Amino acid sequence: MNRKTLNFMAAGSLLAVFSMHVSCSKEHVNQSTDQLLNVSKTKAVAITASVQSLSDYELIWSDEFNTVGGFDNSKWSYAERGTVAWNKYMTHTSDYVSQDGNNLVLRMDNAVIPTDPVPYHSGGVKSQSKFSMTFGKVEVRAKFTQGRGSWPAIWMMPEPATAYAGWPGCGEIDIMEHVNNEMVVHQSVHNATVTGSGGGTSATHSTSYNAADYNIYGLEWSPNALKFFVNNTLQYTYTKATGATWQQWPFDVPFYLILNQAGGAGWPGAITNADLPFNMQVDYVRVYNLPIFYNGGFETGTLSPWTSWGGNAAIVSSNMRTGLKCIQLTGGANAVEQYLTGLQPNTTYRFSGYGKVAAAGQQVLLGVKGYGGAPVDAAFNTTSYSNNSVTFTTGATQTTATLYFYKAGTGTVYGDDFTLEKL
Ligand SMILES: [Ca+2]
Ligand SMILES: [Ca+2]
Repeated sequence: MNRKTLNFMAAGSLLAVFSMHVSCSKEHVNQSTDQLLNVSKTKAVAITASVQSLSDYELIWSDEFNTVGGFDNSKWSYAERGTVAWNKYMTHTSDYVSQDGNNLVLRMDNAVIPTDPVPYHSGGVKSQSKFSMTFGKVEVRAKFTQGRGSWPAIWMMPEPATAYAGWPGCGEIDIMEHVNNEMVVHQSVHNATVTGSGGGTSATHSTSYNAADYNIYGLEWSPNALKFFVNNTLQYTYTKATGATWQQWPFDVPFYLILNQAGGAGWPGAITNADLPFNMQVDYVRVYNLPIFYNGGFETGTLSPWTSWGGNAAIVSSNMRTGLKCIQLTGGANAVEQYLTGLQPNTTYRFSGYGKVAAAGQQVLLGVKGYGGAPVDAAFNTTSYSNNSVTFTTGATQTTATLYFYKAGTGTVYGDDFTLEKL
């Protein structure tokens, strides 16, 4: 057990006792998941009125915090004061949550407020009941002061709060936590499997950051993994286990965002008043849908998320159409396939790409199956690259399909620059 784990065990994690808060938030328990997700669906439709490449991340929600004064009430509420370590000093005034023209500023100090006689006051906001998401990418650019007793955090909790269970079973995603004068930030997952009785978690990673400047804290949340980033570099991956139950993977329901400056209790311990005030400045929060289609140019150098059927598929560094890599199929009948999720039902897509064969008389097909209709394909049979495509319309309830690049006969073929678009 390392020192940090001991600290966790001794002091409790961000939400070691969050269940007390969750259990008090009954007004949100009946919030409809569909209602919450409609926030992003509505915006996505507006963005995708024309042809849309599905290889890109799609911005669906953001706050640039570029005005002066209060925060945007359509996106955020004050984080409520509670009885647990992170929220016991939350204060609902613009002295502690404001915008300075470039940032959301979350402050903590020991000002004397006669009508609110607690020793410290701090600020935080949450998007609960206003925006939540299931799967996607979150980027938060922020900087914060260090100080003894300080505890800024960027994190996510489920909505409804008790989708699976009380904390920690409900799940918690900590995109960034920092305590005291440490030169590292912490990125963690909580659930019924990794969180111990003292509130610490075995699913956590600490990484260095630029303490003097802004850093970008990122989360990429797919149906199979939670990937944590600092400044666009992957730091930690928490993977859904094969056959996982909610105890290991409660991360398939909507989660909302919380940004807060906390301190003086729990993990960081007591505040050294000479270190006050503490501030976290958040330049922006940006939330994206994940791409639906990946690695169409094979430039990652690995096959994933394509899978090989029949063997004899390889990423090669010759015969590419663009870039430094392409896909090669050799030997007998074989294919590469990419299974798509997240398609919209009753929607038309175009799958296109470039292909060529090593010798005249050979052929390779680009196609789609399992989309709710009969398989469709298009052939390449020239020895230099040509473009071809198929369109397909998903079934009335269909959200998945399988793309393929397939040769039935012998010979060697190449493919590159595959794209998927929504028409
Ligand atoms: Ca900004
Ligand atoms: Ca390529």
